[in-house]
Amino acid sequence: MRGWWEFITILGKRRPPDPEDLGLERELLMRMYRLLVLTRALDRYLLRLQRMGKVALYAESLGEEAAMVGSALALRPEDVVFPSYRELGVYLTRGVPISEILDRQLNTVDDPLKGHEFAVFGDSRFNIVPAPTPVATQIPVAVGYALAFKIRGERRLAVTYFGDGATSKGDFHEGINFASVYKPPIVFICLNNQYAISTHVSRQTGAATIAQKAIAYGLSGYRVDGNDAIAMYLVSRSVFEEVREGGDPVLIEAVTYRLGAHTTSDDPKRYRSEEEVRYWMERDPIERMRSYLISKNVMGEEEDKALWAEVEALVSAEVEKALAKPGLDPMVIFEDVYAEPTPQLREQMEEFRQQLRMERVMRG
Ligand SMILES: Cc1ncc(C[n+]2csc(CCOP(=O)(O)OP(=O)(O)O)c2C)c(N)n1
Repeated sequence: MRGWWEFITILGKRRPPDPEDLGLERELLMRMYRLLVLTRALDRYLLRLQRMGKVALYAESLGEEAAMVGSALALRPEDVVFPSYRELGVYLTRGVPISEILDRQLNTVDDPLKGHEFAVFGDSRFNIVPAPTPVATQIPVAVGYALAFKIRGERRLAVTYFGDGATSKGDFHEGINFASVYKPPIVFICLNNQYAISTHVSRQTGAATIAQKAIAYGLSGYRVDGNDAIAMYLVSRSVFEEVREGGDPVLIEAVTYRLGAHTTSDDPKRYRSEEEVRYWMERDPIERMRSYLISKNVMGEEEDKALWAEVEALVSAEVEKALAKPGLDPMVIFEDVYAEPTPQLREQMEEFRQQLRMERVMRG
């Protein structure tokens, strides 16, 4: 199956098939739907916390939840994820507790990254590597990691997530080219949300699709309806299985849309029309899955309302708990950098300690 690409949708079909015909059990569909709702609820809170001045900067997931949750649900715990800065839905699907994400975002005393890095999250317990700030640099690193799995004979995958803008970077091409030669167990997932800040994807590449770029590297690409959680899950599950069994690396392009701003420092009204945003709001991935589940009698209206209420209560309780925690001690910035601090670092630590003492005195 090398050297081709294909577009796949399930919920986008005029008559989407029944869950039984897709071989999907109710329990899995409800888990998928709850994760979509959870991602949206926590995403909203994080945006509000940023507006309250509690979070420094936040990159919303709004509109892209299906591409994140659908793909991550097909991963195994031992697989390693190399995300970009936007994949909240991936973290939640991998089972990262809401409290840890909040600790990270609010830099509480329990922040797993101790204030280091710009990354939204990262923790070896969940096999999630912290996302780098420079766009696309996670891609070649993920390829190297996957190569180690191959050399050691481990049946694990490396999966890297990145945006459409990242595909213009050398890191993407170097990474996928290297993967096409050494064939490590890696899957490239491009969340094509159609914008790299204000740059539309049409200015990112002259190619009709991102998926077709796989062909030039002798690999297969899938162009998936990224607002269709079920399509994302089914494609990812089959691709992951194949790659885990020694198949060639694969590129998955999830066609989706960033309904919110690039980050909290961006104003998208300056570069795109309200009509365009409205068009995509009507294709909201959560609403699509909700109406599918209701039309197929997998879930009732009341059950849906109860689920939203339960998730909202859960997230708001976690936010309250996290806000009540003390903040990080600024001195932890020196931890986990060197095994033994250098003499210069010791000097800086002393200076910083004195400065903090002085600030405390001045504050009374
Ligand atoms: C090497 C590099 N250049 C520029 C930036 C500034 N920057 C941050 S995010 C971004 C856009 C990335 O867009 P895309 O890859 O499509 O991902 P998205 O944010 O849409 O999810 C840019 C240009 C950066 N972080 N790194």
